[in-house]
Amino acid sequence: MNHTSRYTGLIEKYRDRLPVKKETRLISLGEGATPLIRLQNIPRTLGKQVELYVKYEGLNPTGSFKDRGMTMAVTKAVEDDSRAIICASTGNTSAAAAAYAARAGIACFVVIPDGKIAQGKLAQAMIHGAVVIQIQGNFDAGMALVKQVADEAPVTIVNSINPYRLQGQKTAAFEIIEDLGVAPDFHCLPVGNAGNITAHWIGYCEYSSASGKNVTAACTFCQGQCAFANGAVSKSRPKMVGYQAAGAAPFLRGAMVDNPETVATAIRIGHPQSWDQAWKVKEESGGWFAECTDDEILTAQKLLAEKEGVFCEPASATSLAGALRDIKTGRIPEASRVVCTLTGHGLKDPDTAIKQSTGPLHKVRAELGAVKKVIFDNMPR
Ligand code: AN7
Repeated sequence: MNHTSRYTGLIEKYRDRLPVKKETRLISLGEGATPLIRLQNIPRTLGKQVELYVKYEGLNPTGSFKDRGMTMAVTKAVEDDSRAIICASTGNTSAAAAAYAARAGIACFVVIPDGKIAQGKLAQAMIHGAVVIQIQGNFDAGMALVKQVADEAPVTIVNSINPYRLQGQKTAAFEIIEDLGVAPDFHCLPVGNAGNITAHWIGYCEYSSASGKNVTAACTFCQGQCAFANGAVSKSRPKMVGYQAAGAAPFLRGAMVDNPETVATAIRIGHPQSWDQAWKVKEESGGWFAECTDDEILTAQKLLAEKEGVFCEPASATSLAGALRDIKTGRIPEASRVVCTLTGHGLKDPDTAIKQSTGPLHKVRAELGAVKKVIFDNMPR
């Protein structure tokens, strides 16, 4: 990145690696450049030596990793003169689509499952002025409808079957390599449609094949600051590990799941759109798929919030839940460098967070004595 200029989003930063022209109007909200936070307190309690990081994608403009894909998809939709975008969504895609459509000045239609999207995500689609179509069916039914309606109406699909989505999302892998100086040994992600795990693998592969060549010339914009300019960086790629919620785990069943159920509504998906690609990622990277129960997911969410100060939504905690288990059992060996993507912000789903918080709420009179008592009763010893 050119450090003399302001950060203006991932397309500008990685424009040499993305399908944009000089004159393309970029639809951006400053997405990307999210922090890679090294966990300090949780690893100490594991009794295992690992270097464990979370990539906090909840800090994107609409609170999830979808912004990386949406900036690309909407930029291309506008370049192609589309006047409306559409998506099916468990919530985060619709939030991002609504925001980027607003930014672009085009219409947005979102098809969401009845009653099964987190409150914050619904609020986002509504406040950005999307036309919200709530169906009596789940995400998979919505996705099927969106594909059909796009054949009959002038709307651009911005689900991850739109290849520009994965192009934008691959940049998260670039950032991780820039931050660490090398690829991690393991990269753990929650898996729904499997678009994001596929996009990360594209990013890691592009990077590892570029790093041997004269990459400084290939990457002019960053002036030697981005991952591609650093030819000394290792050519290694991580093992990609995909974790699914047990009630919505088609990759563990080896077949589509018709009635997916999980507290992690973002990944309540039984018919993943990137089915073939995700199996290829697993094979090529030497990784695996595993499943986590709702209990494990919520426990990890809370652990992260209480022990590290990082608040992610339940679906996102699936990556950490799985990684912690695989570190404990040794499937992820000691001395590994591990990155878990936290796909969405905890504020997306306040209801679930409040429901599982056991910390007492003290209702007292507005008097010094009453407040003081609570403090002294609860001081750490
Ligand atoms: C927080 O918003 O599919 O495996 O419609 O919101 O790339 O599908 C959301 C997916 C993980 C899974 N974590 O990513 C949608 C939608 C969060 C998510 C995933 C989603 P993919």
